[in-house]
Amino acid sequence: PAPRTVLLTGAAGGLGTLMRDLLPSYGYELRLFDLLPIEGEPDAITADLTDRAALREAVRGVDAIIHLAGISLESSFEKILRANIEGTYNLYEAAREEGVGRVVFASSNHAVGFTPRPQGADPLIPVDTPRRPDTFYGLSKSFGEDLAQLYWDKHGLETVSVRIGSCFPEPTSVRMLSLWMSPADGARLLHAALTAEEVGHTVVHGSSANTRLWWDLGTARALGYAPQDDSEPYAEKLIAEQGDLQPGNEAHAYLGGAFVTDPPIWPY
Ligand code: NAI
Ligand code: 15L
Repeated sequence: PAPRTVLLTGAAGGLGTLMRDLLPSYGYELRLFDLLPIEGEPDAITADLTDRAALREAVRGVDAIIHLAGISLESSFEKILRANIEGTYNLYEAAREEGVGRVVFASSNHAVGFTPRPQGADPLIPVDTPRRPDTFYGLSKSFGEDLAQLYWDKHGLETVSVRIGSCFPEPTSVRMLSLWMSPADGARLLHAALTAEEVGHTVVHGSSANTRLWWDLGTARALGYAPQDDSEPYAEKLIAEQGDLQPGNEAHAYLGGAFVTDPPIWPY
């Protein structure tokens, strides 16, 4: 049966806030979890991913989990280790113990950020491209994908790992013209990942149907994802303001953009 009750971790964050808005129209009942309290949501669970007892209670009785919580930018290895590596392990252990059947894991383009971006007539980056993290952050997403594979092979717990490009209300850089996933397409992809049958562990790229796409959406489409948006209407203005991507610029050479040279740092 299609999942109905879904635990949304990272519900206070940017993507979590967008998805709290969009997912209920697909019929989901969301249970919310975050380190930070959420205004107007007294039932949200305010806890850290290091709190195993809180996680165990949070996952109890849900049909599926969308795991967005964690450090979403670069940080020290120690902080990434606790929040993203141990935190994701704690979540999977809780899911296994409580018999939750499926997780949708927010992976990132930064798990493969050192992959050269396609230029000219180069083919799109395939989903089985070798892992090339561009940061400790990207490394933690690579770990999450391997953890998901282990829990499928060993425990039959299914995961769709979504390597999200850039999911924001609008693209704000020339690079994002290639990686952007509109919030509406983000909700479409999460819905597909929650409802597709027999996913085992499937890795998908998360973008809209952008004219300037860099990576292949085949495995996402195979889940039933049919993106409706394209960043192209934003292209002229962004390129006029910022200039086009330059072949000689290192921060323009890889999928991960500036994360390979000068990553944005997590604030706390
Ligand atoms: P965000 O930083 O706005 O939200 C992350 C949330 O996780 C925050 O509300 C934070 O309080 C919570 N959190 C952090 N550490 C925690 C801990 N130890 N325990 C409990 N909660 C904790 O990030 P955003 O943009 O909403 O991203 C959500 C997820 O999607 C993240 O895992 C991020 O890595 C991933 N992602 C997002 C992309 C995007 O374009 N927004 C692109 C690629 C991946
Ligand atoms: C990510 O993984 C980050 O969480 C998000 O804040 C953006 O920086 C995004 O990648 C991106 O590459 O644009």
